[in-house]
Amino acid sequence: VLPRLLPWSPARKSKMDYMNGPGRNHLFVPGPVNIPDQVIRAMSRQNEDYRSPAIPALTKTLLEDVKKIFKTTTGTPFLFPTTGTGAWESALTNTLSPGDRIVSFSLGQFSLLWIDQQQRLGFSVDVVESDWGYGADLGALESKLRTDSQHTIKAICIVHNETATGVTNDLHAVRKLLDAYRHPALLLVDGVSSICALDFRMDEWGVDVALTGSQKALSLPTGLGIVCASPKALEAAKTAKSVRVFFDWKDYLKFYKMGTYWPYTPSIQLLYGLRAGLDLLFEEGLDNVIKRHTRLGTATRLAVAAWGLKNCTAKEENFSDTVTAVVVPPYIDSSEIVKHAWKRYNLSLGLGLNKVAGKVFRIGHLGHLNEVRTHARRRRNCLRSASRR
Ligand SMILES: *Cc1c(COP(=O)(O)O)cnc(C)c1O
Ligand SMILES: *[C@@H]1O[C@H](CO)[C@@H](O)[C@H](O)[C@H]1NC(C)=O
Ligand SMILES: *[C@@H]1O[C@H](CO)[C@@H](O)[C@H](O)[C@H]1NC(C)=O
Ligand SMILES: *[C@@H]1O[C@H](CO)[C@@H](O)[C@H](O)[C@H]1NC(C)=O
Ligand SMILES: CC(=O)N[C@H]1CO[C@H](CO)[C@@H](O)[C@@H]1O
Repeated sequence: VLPRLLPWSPARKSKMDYMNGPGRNHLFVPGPVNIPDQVIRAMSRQNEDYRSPAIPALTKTLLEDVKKIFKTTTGTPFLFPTTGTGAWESALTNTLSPGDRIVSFSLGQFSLLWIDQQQRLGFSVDVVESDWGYGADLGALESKLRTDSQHTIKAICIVHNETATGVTNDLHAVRKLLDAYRHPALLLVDGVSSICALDFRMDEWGVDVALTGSQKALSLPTGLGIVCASPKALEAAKTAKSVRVFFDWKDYLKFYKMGTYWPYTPSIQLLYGLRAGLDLLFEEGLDNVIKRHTRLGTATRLAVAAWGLKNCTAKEENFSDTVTAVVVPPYIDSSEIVKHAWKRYNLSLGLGLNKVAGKVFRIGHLGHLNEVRTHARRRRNCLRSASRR
């Protein structure tokens, strides 16, 4: 069947169309990020019967392959039609009971929002504060673990890469502390802006629940919350008393056993998109994807230094390779820079959030992005001379 060609005339173009001239808007916010064309094409399709044999066959490959982005062989993944916020809720309610004590690190807007959710869900949250721009205070965690011989702490909640300040936390160090004190607390990790861009090793670092959202480093449209549970987390789910319905792992596990996979309607288009997105990641190689992010992160920080501006992230060891938060001089409102970039250059940058509103703007460098291609040697020289400056 030939596609029906619609008559086109300039008069049909809406005002909105004129706003989008040729080429792309330049999207450099730390999520949502650019979607690869292959993913967009894979998603452009009709709805399908999700109980037909085709969708469970597709789902099976997705559940197997999604484990690779978490670097786990023992974890069990769940694909929820939700965002990162729903994935947080799924991690908490499936493993904990109301009133349970959680140690949670506050270091930027996203950790703050997660803490707010933890409090509203009725957990007893022991908040460890860091100044914005600094990493999680592991010294404070150590003293809490040392004095908790009764094991009242049921979980440690930590954001791997704080998208608001451009700080990456050392998860391996958290695991080593838990092990050093033989503490059984679950380790729950928000990897929304790190998984698929930064080095992340669920099994090796003993992460009990790891989660991410589709619109960040995975470079898909918004709408999939991916949660991965360790065997210990699945065991905890058997006794956790928090009320949960939509996000209940039990319902998913039941359908996994039947080989039909879905307790309710999945977004077929997003599943095909995820398939295409994972294929692209594996084709490039996860390690190369991570290296690409290291390169882009380093280059962005060097550019910021060359502009004479400050990184919001206070210490080099805490720098994030997926987002750079730039501090502007006190006489400038950073929101004006973001507005100007959008109006003048069709360039989307991230605003400063909450405590750092007006003080910083953010450059996202995660997902389906590249640099201007130069000969490798020229690129090295370029980076070298920039760092001398
Ligand atoms: C974006 C983000 C979230 C929130 O995810 P939503 O998809 O907007 O619900 C959570 N954590 C981090 C680290 C994020 O970057
Ligand atoms: C950029 O946006 C302006 C409107 O804000 C529009 O006039 C212009 O055509 C756009 N250019 C591109 C390349 O999208
Ligand atoms: C990051 O910063 C915190 C303190 O701000 C520190 O405890 C931690 O060890 C730092 N390093 C890494 C690699 O996370
Ligand atoms: C920002 O980061 C770059 C890269 O590590 C560093 O060279 C530079 O000194 C930093 N700038 C400031 C002002 O801290
Ligand atoms: C655990 C982890 O991913 N650490 C990374 C934090 O970010 C710095 C700089 O971006 C990397 O060098 C670390 O490997």
